[in-house]
This record gives sequence, C-alpha cells and structure tokens, in this order.
Amino acid sequence: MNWREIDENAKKWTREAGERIRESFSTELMIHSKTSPDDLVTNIDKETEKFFIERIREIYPDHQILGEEGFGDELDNLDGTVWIIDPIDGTMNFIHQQRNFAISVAVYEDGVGKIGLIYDVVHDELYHAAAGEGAYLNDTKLPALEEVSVDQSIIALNATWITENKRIDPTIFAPLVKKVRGTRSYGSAALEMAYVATGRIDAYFSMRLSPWDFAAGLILVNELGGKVTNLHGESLNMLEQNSVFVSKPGLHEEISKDFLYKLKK
Ligand code: 2AM
Ligand code: CA
Repeated sequence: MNWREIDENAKKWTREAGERIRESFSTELMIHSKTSPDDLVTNIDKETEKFFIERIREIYPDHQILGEEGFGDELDNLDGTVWIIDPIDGTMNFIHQQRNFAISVAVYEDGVGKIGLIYDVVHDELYHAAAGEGAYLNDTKLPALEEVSVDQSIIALNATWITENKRIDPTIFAPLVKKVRGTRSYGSAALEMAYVATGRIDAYFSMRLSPWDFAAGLILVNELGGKVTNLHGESLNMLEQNSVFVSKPGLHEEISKDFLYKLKK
C-alpha cells in the first residue's frame, strides 16, 4: 500500500473539491431536509461526495467508501482500506453563513485511522494528519496538546444540552458550563475537533454524531495526544452513531470524574 500516494491524492482531491464549493457560492443552492427540518442537504453536498467517489473508484477500485450522502458503499465492517467522507460538515452553516463548514476525509486500514483531513474551505485551511507522522495546519506543524484545568478551559457544546432535551439530563452539563472559562458552539463537528487539535478550544461535546462527522478529527486529535471517546469514556464505533467527547489530555479525565459520573448507561 502506497500511503504517501494515497495521502497526496486525498489532499489534492480535497483542495479541488473545496475550490468547486467556493465557486458554487455564486450559484443558487437546492436545499432539502433529511430526517428532520434541521437536518439539511444541498445539491453541493451530493455533488461533492460524488466528486470524491468517482476519483477514488477510478484509482483505488478495491477501497471501500462510507459517505454521508449514501453514494458510497453500505458497510458492515471496516476490513481493508476504507474512506470515510463528509462532503460538507456543518451544512446548516454552509447554507446560512457560507462559512464555518468543512470537508472531512479520513482513510482507515482495518479499522485503524491512517489519514485525517479537515478542510476549512472558506479560509483555505487544511488540517491534516498521517498517523505517526504528526499533524499540520497547511504547512505548519501543530505542537502536542498540553494539559489544562477545567476552570481555565474553553469548551464547545450546543446549548441544547443544558435545556430540556431527549438525549441527556440537562443537570449534567450545567455545572461544567458554570465552572469553565468560556463556552463556544461552531456547528461543525469536524471544525470543532480541528479547533481542539490547534488548542483554540480545550474540549468538544456532542450527543450524537455519525462516523463521517468525527473520523478525520479523531486521527488529528489522537496524533497530538488528545483524547476522543464517547461520553462514557469508551472508544468510538466507526459504523454507528456515537456520543462524542474530545479533549486535551488531563482535562478529559478531570471532566469525566467530576462531571460525567452522573451519566446513565
Ligand atoms: P452535518 O452538517 O454534516 O450534518 C452540528 O452541530 C454538527 O452535528 C455538524 O457537524 C453536523 O454535521 C452534525 N450532525 C450530525 N447529525 C446531525 C443531524 N441529524 N442534524 C444536524 N446536524 C447533525
Ligand atoms: Ca454533512
């Protein structure tokens, strides 16, 4: 397996896909909702996923592809080489703001993350990591993550999780929100994981993400010594939806012990 070539192709296609998305800003979007009125998809999400799939199929016909919009394969295992793609992560932001969204591309080998790319299309910023070879923002190497205490941290989570909702008891996050230095919510799981990787935020929580939302970010954050688990501290399942808790080292343990112990299984 020529991983250097796969890495180069993944980056080239991601930048090309980003260029096409930037060009699409001058055209009219076709918007549909999927499972709920806030779960959106556009023609650009679909075209971008197809763009990747055509290129991967042509050069790597034996690779499997898991894509959010469903043009790839139906996977029941992670055997062999698997591309996990979210053509636009943060579609609501893409539609409403034309910013704060990203392309997320990951390549796994027998379930192990090898290459993770998160491309902030509007800022032309490519966050990338190859397992064991460091993580970068464009050409700049990112330093390993350092420990931080809860009261000096900025955490990212959606305000939904501290109001009445069907996924988590709101009294679990409220005390954490009170104790931290600040909270943020950007609306793109991939970018929020990239922000943990760069140290702009210290932790990120989501109650339900799909593999394409976190596959690349997991590789990036792990490469820098951060921790990516579900809220119970368990490894993420790459074939199912998961709760997600991404954090700097040390902080992960402190938050788990002092705030998440009340979680029911
Ligand atoms: P998406 O834009 O690719 O759907 C928004 O807080 C974040 O959660 C985004 O990364 C979004 O990814 C993700 N997400 C996962 N499932 C979602 C859903 N059903 N509806 C809206 N956003 C979802
Ligand atoms: Ca998406």
